[in-house]
Amino acid sequence: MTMLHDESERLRERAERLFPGGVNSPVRAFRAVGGQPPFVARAEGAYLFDADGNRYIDYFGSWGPMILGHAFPSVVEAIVRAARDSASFGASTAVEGDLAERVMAVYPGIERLRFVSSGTEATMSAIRLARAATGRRRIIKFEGCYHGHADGLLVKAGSGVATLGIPGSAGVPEEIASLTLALPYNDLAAVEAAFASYPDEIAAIILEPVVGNAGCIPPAEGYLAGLRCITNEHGALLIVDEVMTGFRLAPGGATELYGIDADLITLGKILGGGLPCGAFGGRRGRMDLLAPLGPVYQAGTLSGNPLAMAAGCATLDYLAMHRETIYPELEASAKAVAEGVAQAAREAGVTVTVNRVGSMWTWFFTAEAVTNYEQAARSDTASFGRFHRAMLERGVWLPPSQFEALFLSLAHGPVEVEATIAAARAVFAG
Ligand code: KE4
Repeated sequence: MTMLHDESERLRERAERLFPGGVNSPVRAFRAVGGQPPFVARAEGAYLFDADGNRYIDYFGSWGPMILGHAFPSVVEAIVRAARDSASFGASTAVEGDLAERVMAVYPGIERLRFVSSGTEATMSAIRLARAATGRRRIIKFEGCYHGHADGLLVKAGSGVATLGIPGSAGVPEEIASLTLALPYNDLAAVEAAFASYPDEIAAIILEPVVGNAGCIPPAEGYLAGLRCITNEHGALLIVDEVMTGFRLAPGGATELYGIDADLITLGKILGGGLPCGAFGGRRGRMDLLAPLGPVYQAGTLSGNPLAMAAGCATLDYLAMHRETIYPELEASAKAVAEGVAQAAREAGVTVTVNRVGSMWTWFFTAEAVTNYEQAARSDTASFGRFHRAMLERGVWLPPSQFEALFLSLAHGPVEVEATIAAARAVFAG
């Protein structure tokens, strides 16, 4: 049965008169996959409901935050309760400390942190802090990794930058872009060469410990430890961007999963339980370089917003209380759906490569292994686009780009897994 989209169409016509491309974030525009994005009216558990009442199994979960599922009761109640005391004060509150203590309980390497309102602010501020701490100007990032839209981080970035096939962004002065060295992921020799070329000039490496923004690309064996050795040898900081992986891959994210010794960690998404929130943190001495104690300025009107703090506390409390069962459950569901769909593809003669870590994964439409962005970019994105459109029409909403990771939540169970595999089988059967 073909879905009706009249109301979404009406809303889209208005949105295109109000917002560039009709969206407030480019990846939502479906430019890479074709078709028109439905407008979401509400969501519950594993499901999105659009303005025309169509229901979809949600595999992007607001791009990561909704790990408990949509409208999770304790999170909703925490937000409503906090809102009754006003939405924002611009002054210190107890609940900021409550959330910070929950973060530090699972990130022992964070002795001090600073809340901000997005992942972009977290990574931008961490870079500024690293430059101040080292007195150096250059940074290393990796092709296909996306760390938000701060000027210096849009060089060969992933996510929407890769999705739209643009090398970086207009408006970023060459003087700034030239300070960013973008290297292939999973290639330690390239990092060694960069430090040899710019001795004593590189302030930090920033990376996604498991790449999500080129599609999912796990770190090669020894890669993360190798980066730690190289940064230690050259006096550069290691900034681990856990905005996407934090609290998802383990209670303490990739830092816990891979035992990473990070100098600075950036967080976001799940941290705010779906409300705008980010954070960056590390050892006390380094973090105390921040104003008002030190010379590095960083600030934010809504930093530590009480509603975001309350939503974050409710989310992290549930994850902590059920940590023994949640992560194995997420792993089992993600494994079942990722492998089930890949099997359906193979049976139909369609070649896909599956990369997965825990409950984040990607089906790359390619036969080759995908260990870096260059290989990911060789995927058949037209086939991915056709797959995305066909699955959407069958009530399965995948992230609208080959260069994004899928996520599932605690609310995704056997019913959703089987329905997704059945839909894929129907799509591949043509
Ligand atoms: P935000 O500024 O969008 O909150 O966070 C930026 C960011 C930083 N680091 C990592 C590893 C991230 O994945 C992100 C944001 N992720 C994208 C999707 N992969 C956000 C979705 C969007 O841009 O609309």
